[in-house]
Amino acid sequence: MAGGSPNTLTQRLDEKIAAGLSEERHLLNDLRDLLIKQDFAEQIVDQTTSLKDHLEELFLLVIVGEVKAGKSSFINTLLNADVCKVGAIPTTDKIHILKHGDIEREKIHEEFLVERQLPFEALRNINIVDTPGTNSIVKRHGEITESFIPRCDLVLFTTSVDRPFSETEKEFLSLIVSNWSKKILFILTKKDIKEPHELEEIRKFVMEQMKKFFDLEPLLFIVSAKEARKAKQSGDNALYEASGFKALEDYLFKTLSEGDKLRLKLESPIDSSVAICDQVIAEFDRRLEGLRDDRKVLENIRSQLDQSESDLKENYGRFILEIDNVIYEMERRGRNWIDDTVKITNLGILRSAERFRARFKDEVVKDYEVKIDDVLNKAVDWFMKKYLKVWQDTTEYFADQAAKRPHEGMVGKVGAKFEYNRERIYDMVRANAKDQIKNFDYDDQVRHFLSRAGMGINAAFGGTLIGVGGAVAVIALTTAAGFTVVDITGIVAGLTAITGGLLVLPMQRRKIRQQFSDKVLELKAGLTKVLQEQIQKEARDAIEKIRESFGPFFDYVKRTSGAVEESRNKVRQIREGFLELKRRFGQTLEEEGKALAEPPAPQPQPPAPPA
Ligand SMILES: Nc1nc2c(ncn2[C@@H]2O[C@H](COP(=O)(O)OP(=O)(O)O)[C@@H](O)[C@H]2O)c(=O)[nH]1
Ligand SMILES: [Mg+2]
Repeated sequence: MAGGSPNTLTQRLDEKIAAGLSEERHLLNDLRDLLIKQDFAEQIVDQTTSLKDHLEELFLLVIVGEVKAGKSSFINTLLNADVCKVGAIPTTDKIHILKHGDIEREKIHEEFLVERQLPFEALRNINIVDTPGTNSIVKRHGEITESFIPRCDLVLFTTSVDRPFSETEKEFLSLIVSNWSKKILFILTKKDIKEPHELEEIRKFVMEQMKKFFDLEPLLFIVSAKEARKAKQSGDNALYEASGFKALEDYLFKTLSEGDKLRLKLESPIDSSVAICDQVIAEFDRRLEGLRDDRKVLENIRSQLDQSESDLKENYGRFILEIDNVIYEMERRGRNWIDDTVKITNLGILRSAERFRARFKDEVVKDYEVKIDDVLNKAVDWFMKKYLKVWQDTTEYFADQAAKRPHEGMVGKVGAKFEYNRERIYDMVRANAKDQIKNFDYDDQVRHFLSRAGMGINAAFGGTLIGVGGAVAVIALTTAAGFTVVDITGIVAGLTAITGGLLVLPMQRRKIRQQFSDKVLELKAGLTKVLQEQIQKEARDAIEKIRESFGPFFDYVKRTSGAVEESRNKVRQIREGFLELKRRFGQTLEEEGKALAEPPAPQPQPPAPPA
């Protein structure tokens, strides 16, 4: 690639590579769309966008290191010109992207980001980014620097020989190596301030640390930008070599041939993309794990509610049994009473409907109504309390589970938005359930329950009266909250009709008794049926109401689980796509290796005259 060659890679690439890049763009597009849809943090979305936007850029060299590590001086020496401010004050410092341009020009991208076009040959095939320092006190500096990492092709990690490998450097290195698997050149600067034997110790130390923490044996150069600059300006070859710069520039501009740079250029966005996919898949795994817990909560609530519904339905049986007993008892009393009372010796009573009715009421009906009313009230009370308890237990369980959810800060940056949305669902459902419990109006609930019971009985018995032949049994629904009265005394009408002027034969007495008994038992069966039906419905409706209140949570878990799983598969596919592309690029580069391995472009051949 001779100097003056076109400025972007695509123009220089053959069709295969162009097609590969286009495919890479598509994959990145898909990935980006998915990240947006799945509520990923802006940062990772932006990284993906930026990878796509910069696919065709030149080889990008990013110089990182702490404040005052000697980055700016290093670049100035590299370009043999005072391009970057040395010893700049970190707060006012900016990130500079140095590109080739025929005339010097400056473009401000944002407060801390400046693009500078410079007419240096060295910049024809490489763009260089100067950063203020990974430990800069301006937060935005760190963010912008980090944002360059995914799209850079080679990281020049600089650290001064007088304080190599600090904690913050280690953290930053970990970001570059572990998160982004970037190729690193390790540059120890200010060689001139240490003795040779000290330098050797420092080299050893750095290599050991890199091996220990990152299992890496990086290429390491020890340089003095200060001396190299002097050498370049004075044409002192020996000093240039002694400064360590010759070795470094030889590597950058000769050893790292155009073919290698192209390989790095093509592979590094793929590696970054795969790294993004890995982060995303890990985040999806985390989400799915959370959703598995949510599903467990959901299943527990469901089965708890199903169980409670059956409990409500089944336990009600014992109250129905009690009502049965009250009625049976009355029926037995009635039969005995008829046996005892409907006798020839009792004609006086039999002939007076009023007296007969009064005695029947006193001796048979007695407090039958009140007893049924009591049982019914007891039953409704039990039902409501149990119902409220189910509400409370379920809500409490849910609130407990919600409290176990990871909170902001514990969740990785990339997934914070998703977690926030989930918290919102939890909060909403919990608040709603608590409200419902708070507003649970016991009296009102009981009143409505009983009124529904009354309506049910009315509907079943066709109004308040049931007529049966001559004898009449009456069910009176006294009040909505009260209960049925069986005015068995209506039987009197039948009796007086039968007995009028006749001797009461035992056969007829048996007939009346049977009629009475049948009537009461029929009444009992009807009542039981209505109550059974009502309770089934009440229990279903009541529990359904609780289920409904957790509905948004159920929906959320169901909807999200499916979507997350699907997205994870999609990202896995995208990841495979990237790897396949890398493989193909490798093949292409190998096939056309000869063409690509042309002699490197002429570079500042030091010692060179000042620019
Ligand atoms: N002795 C010596 N000092 C250097 C060298 N390179 C940079 N410095 C000094 O280190 C300080 C920070 O340099 P600078 O390039 O601004 O570092 P940056 O903050 O990493 O960009 C300045 O005072 C430089 O003069 C070097 O090779 N030798
Ligand atoms: Mg600087």
